[in-house]
Amino acid sequence: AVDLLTVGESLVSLRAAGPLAVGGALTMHVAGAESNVAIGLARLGHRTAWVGRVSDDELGEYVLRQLRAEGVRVDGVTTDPERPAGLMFLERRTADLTRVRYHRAGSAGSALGVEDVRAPIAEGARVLHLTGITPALSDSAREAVTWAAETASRSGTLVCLDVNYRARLWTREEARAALTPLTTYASLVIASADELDLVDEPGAAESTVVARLAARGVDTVLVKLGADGVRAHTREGVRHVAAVPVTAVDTVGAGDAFSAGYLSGLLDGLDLDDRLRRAVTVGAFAVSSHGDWEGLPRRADLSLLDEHETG
Ligand code: CKP
Ligand code: MG
Repeated sequence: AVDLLTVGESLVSLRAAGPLAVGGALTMHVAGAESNVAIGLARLGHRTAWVGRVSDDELGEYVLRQLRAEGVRVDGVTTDPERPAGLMFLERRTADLTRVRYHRAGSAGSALGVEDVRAPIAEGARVLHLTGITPALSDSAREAVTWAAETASRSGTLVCLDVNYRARLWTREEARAALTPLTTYASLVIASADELDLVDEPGAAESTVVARLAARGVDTVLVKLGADGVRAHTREGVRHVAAVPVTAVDTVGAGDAFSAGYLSGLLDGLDLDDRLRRAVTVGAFAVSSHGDWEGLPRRADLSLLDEHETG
């Protein structure tokens, strides 16, 4: 069994340095929140696997090749004989203002279903990482994620859910209706402050959401505060850890890097403060470099950004 199994859609991302409407060179990358997390953990030496569907062409081959090169296991991946690769165009306007255009409706990845996740879930993993993007892709993808979460949690796998709301995929109401029931299978929920009420009632206060998640069996809620770091709610109380001060050049992928850092600390048996410190450190590497995951640290790199405070 692997340390971390993650399920989702990996996209081919075509990045422009400036406005897309002006044209110019595009660079080709693998994107996808779940595979970003798998790469982040693989860089830190953990055994990881990604499961999803890829197109049966050069683009699907490219996705698999990149993930394999990063040490992520892809042997559970299904190749879809008909559907195309999911694409994403990304234009950067400022360091933290990027605009994304998806071409993923009807893609191979969005056709994910329970059959695609059965074998990998049966093989087991210490942690199953899911995000709120996958259930937005299709009814069958939502079923697959729910089935995976339920089955894994029943067999003692720790289930982590990153809310990851995508306004271009569904409304807040649709997201809330799908994601709230998913949290009953999760031990760990990760969200930015503005995503928290997507696993509770609209406008619910942070303390209310955290209490209701705890009642559903969630033992840790990580509220990401961007440049202000993270607030962690656990059974032992609330902790705040500051972000590592760095110059941000590209914030896409920061959330996934944060998740990877936290989960790495969890797998290593670190205490809460050290897990949070690893999370903000890996996040800092992600925002300091271009690309979702290209700049993520290896273990020896972690100490490069060591001096920052907790409180
Ligand atoms: O929340 P993050 O900025 O870490 O997520 C970025 C990823 O999967 C990116 O790789 C993109 O492809 C996506 O989120 C998405 O589907 O929006
Ligand atoms: Mg995110």
